[in-house]
Amino acid sequence: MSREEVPSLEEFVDGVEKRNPGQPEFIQSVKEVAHSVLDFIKENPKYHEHQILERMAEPDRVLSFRVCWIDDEGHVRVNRGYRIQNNNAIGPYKGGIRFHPSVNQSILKFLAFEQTLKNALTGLPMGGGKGGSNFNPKGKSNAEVMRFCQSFMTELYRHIGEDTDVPAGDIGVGGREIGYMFGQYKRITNRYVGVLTGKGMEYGGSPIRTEATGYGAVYFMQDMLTHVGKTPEGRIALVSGSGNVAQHAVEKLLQLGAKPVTMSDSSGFIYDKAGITQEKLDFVKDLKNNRRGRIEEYATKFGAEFHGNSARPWSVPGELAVPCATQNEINADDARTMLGNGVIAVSEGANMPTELDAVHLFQEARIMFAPGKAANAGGVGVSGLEMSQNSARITWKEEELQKLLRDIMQSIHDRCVKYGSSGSDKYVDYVKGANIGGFVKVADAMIAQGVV
Ligand code: NDP
Ligand code: 2IT
Repeated sequence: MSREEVPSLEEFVDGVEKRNPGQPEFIQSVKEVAHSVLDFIKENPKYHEHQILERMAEPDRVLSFRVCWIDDEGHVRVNRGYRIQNNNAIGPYKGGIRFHPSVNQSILKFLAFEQTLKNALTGLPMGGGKGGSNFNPKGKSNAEVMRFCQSFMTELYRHIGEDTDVPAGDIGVGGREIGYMFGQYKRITNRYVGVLTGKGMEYGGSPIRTEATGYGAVYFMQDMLTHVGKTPEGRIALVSGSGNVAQHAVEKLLQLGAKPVTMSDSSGFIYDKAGITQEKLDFVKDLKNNRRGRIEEYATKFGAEFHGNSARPWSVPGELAVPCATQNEINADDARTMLGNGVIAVSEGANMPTELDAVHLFQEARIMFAPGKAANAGGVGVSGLEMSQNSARITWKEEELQKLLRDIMQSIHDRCVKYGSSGSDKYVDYVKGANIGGFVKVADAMIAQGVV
């Protein structure tokens, strides 16, 4: 057992930086958690004695492998594949797979670390992992995507399993890619098991898994507002992204009577002053999911503004913000602009979309700010339910899953309130609440299982 004092934040971060050179996203995510939990560790020395945070921030395993495939012109292509198995104290490793040219070890380690705490918050028995590749699916044919997925799984299959590690989708990995990877896993192993979640309904998928992340992030927003006696109704909402999470965040905002006015992709954002309606959203779903087109088409079709050059929507006035694209898409300047425009609540659909100094500005302004590990946990929550259904070889009814998702989000909110409230006012530090709330569960399991 460790005999030293609990390190200061600076000492702790210094060690993380030394051990992980050139990994800024990973360091950022660990720093954010350390900022919340080090005081808690001081008050609960057993977590220091067992070096829990130090162990949690060192992945169990980092797998990196070559993925070769042949494009439609017959050229050999080489990408790098990864799986980070961060922590399995409370269940099999679980977390998505990302295909995007920016993917590297730092990004996947941050995502696997975040996933460990997020999965704990769901209340379901899932450890944390993440994987992916620097493969860029944009502009690739279906046949190319299939060959890539098959090659990726030809290595990955030996590291995963329904009781070992259960991947799912993330950026660039949706139903199509999960289908190709599942097919290849089954072919290699001759086993039909729930080794991936986010599957199609015809072959073991769960109702509402597709909707769960975006819906969940807006439920969390609703719960934060309810906590202070407000509702989403009539409030202007800024959404970034136009993929799986963004589409369903917009859908749930509409169902709750809010007025979403923006969506984006990597080229820029659309601002529809009149409001995005369900009909316009259906156009976006077809545009993005079937035709794989650019969000600019929305502006042309519906006469909305388009802001190019990869602009993000944070300059648009609105009270609610649901960032649903990628990490570090809200910086300190954006946060100041949003606060100046009267934003009252931010719910992160994406993972770590807000830079650390922007988070601190939101906290200082005491607005409601829900970090991704709490707000976007509905996706992996329903993935956990898909695992249960696969193990039992049954499919639950959609209404049942809708209710379970709602309950999961509510209980995460309650857990954040429990660990993130101080004093007698209604202010909740959701960052602190989520970090401590997730940490405690994993930490206690690690202590019970000894030094492994
Ligand atoms: P999708 O691939 O469906 O959509 C991603 C969206 O974000 C697209 O609009 C994409 O634009 C945009 N985007 C991605 N990378 C960048 C970038 N570097 N710069 C600007 N825009 C970018 O992914 P998801 O909707 O599944 O994921 C979105 C976020 O939500 C990610 O942070 C992911 O980790 C997180 N998340 C996803 C969950 C899920 O269940 N899918 C669960 C929990 C969190 P373009 O098409 O131009 O690339
Ligand atoms: O970041 C995430 O939580 C996901 N991409 C979903 C993970 C999952 O296993 O469903």
